[in-house]
Amino acid sequence: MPADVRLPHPFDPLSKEEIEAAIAIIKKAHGDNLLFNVISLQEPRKAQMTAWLENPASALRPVRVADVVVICPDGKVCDGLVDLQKGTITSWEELDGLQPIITVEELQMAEHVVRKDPRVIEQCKISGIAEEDMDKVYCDPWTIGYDERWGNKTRLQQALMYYRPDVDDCQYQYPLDFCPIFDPIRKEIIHIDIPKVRRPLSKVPAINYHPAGVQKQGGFRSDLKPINITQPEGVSFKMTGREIEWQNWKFHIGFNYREGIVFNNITFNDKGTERPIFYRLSLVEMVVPYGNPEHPHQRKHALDIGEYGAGYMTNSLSLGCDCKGAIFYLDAEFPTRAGGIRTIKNAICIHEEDNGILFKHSDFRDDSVIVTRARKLIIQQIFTAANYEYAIQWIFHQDGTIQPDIKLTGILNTYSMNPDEDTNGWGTQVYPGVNAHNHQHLFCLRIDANVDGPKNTIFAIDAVQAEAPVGSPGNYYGNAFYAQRTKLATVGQAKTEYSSATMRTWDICNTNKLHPYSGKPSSYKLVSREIPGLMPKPGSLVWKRAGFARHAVHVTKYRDDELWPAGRHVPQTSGEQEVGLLKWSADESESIDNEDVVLWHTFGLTHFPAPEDFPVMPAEPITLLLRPRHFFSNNPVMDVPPSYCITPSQVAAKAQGVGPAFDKNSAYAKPEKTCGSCHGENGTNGTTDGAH
Ligand SMILES: *[C@@H]1O[C@H](CO)[C@@H](O)[C@H](O)[C@H]1NC(C)=O
Ligand SMILES: *[C@@H]1O[C@H](CO)[C@@H](O)[C@H](O)[C@H]1NC(C)=O
Ligand SMILES: *[C@@H]1O[C@H](CO)[C@@H](O)[C@H](O)[C@H]1NC(C)=O
Ligand SMILES: [Cu+2]
Repeated sequence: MPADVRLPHPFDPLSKEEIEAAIAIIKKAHGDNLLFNVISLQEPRKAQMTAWLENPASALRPVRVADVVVICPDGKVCDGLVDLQKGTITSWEELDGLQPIITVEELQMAEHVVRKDPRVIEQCKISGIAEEDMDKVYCDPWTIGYDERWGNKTRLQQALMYYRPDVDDCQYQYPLDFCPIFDPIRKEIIHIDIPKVRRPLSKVPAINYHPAGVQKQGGFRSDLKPINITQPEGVSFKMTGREIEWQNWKFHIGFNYREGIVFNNITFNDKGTERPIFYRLSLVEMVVPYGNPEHPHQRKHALDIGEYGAGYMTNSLSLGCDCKGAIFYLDAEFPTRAGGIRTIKNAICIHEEDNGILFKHSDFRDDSVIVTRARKLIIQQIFTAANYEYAIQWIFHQDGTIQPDIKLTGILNTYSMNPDEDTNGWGTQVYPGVNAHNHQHLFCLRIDANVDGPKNTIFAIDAVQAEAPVGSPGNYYGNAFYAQRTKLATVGQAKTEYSSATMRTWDICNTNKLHPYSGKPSSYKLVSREIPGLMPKPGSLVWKRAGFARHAVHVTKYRDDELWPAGRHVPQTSGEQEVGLLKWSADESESIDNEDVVLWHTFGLTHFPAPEDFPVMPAEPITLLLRPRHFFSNNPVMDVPPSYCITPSQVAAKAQGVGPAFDKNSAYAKPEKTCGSCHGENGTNGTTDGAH
């Protein structure tokens, strides 16, 4: 249908034109001086979308709807929906006691106001900063978390203060000890939290990671030779709009202000059959609770995705060398507060990488061998949450595995400390005068399962010893063990924790489809091994606000719009009301056995800072796997051409195998026996010191 070509895919993010259309409709109805907080795709209702995906020619095409949040000049917040086809507002609701996501523009205002505020200037003086140096004072505005003194009626930020002696210095080595509270609607500082123990500005020389800073510390190393990656025939994936096809995978790549990358309708072509695996997959929330009990550090527990947005904070990947190879990019479009358009060029990068060995076997008795190399597809975004960077790579493998991989880098959040101060164990002195507090990074992955169809069941799988005692007839030698499968039949049963002792995994199963050999249901296994418990105690503010982090896994029945586990509007929630996942999983008796289910998985790490993390952190990876089990008839990658293969009969016949007999490309490969220079006694034979 050529007429359809111009239409956006129903999963596509709103285009610039659609955002502009929504803004015009809202302005016409509600006036010109609104602040546009969110204008984003309201994703199609699943029942309608599924019908359309199955039959795009005859099923009703889901209409484009804009999900809208605006802030009125008086600070009132409204949620709305705009039908972009009809050009009408279909829902408009004024909110009370809810604060919507904080935009980058709002964050940028705080610094200007802070520098001019006389009470801040006074505090800077007390810290040892002259009034004429106020342009060297910086602040990282954070969401306030929840502060009971102001509650949730006034939109607030807390300004974490720093000093930069030189504009190029890393500010996190000069933290200031006080914390102004900023109201972005009135554009003023409403209060300053001042600690009982004062900590004057550190005068320690700066340590910097920029080239001039590195020169000061001895300069750059010079022994790195270039690595070039070439793809002379181009890439192996195909993009149609925002749908990608690669190595039997096919799926849609969405993007929104909040979660950033969102995958929809992930399918795998299994020898001609398009098999659905996930309806939707994304990171939906995270929380970074800090562990220092002294006021006001309890407020440091950013819910970065709900409070700032992994989309809103995403980097333009054209600026750096974030990806290597032949790269395909997708942009992101967002509204500005005033109702314009902000384009983030190259918000997503897509590329392939070699991935080592896919499989190999050599037979010790006859020198036959097969070795096949793997390729991976990486879909990446990187977002900056003030001091931290999160590089989110979604890695697709040829064998049907999906590997969400997160690299944590950027800079530690820091606080000032006096020369002989005791950190009390709540932090580490990573540089003189710099206290980096203990914290966690907990991410919530939302898996809208669709393994061979929407009706799925979750099982917890644990490696356990046989019950029968040693010496008993059933386990005479005591060595028996097996995979215990526990069906998580209700929402209550599915609230589960990790156990490394039993190597616990969670299997997303289609119990209606059993494997012909194993007799086990077709499934995808969630393999995740970095699942720390939530450190803030039950009853604490973080425990209440970030309810999703109370368990490693929650499972709920699918319902439209149940996307964000800490609630739709996250800043300044008190945690007193059960919102998001806490609400959706409140009825613990609800059956999730053979239903359309969503699995929510919280994973991450607990970070005790160390000097190696300073002044910029070498990237620390966290990875997890979604692996097909009992899904394919057998190894699904035997048809990937091997790098080299020779069978026993070919070895016996001294025939050639398939592929290069051995590495002829590397300058360091051992030369063939027949070559002239092999007999050299000068030490060049097979050594690696002669780089040609
Ligand atoms: C997903 O896409 C495939 C085509 O790739 C289609 O056959 C299938 O019906 C789609 N629908 C769902 C709900 O996954
Ligand atoms: C490798 O890449 C560098 C940098 O892009 C380029 O200057 C050089 O010519 C390349 N070398 C080869 C052998 O392609
Ligand atoms: C807003 O604050 C009030 C107390 O002032 C509290 O009762 C309510 O639960 C808060 N709302 C949310 C969504 O947390
Ligand atoms: Cu950290």
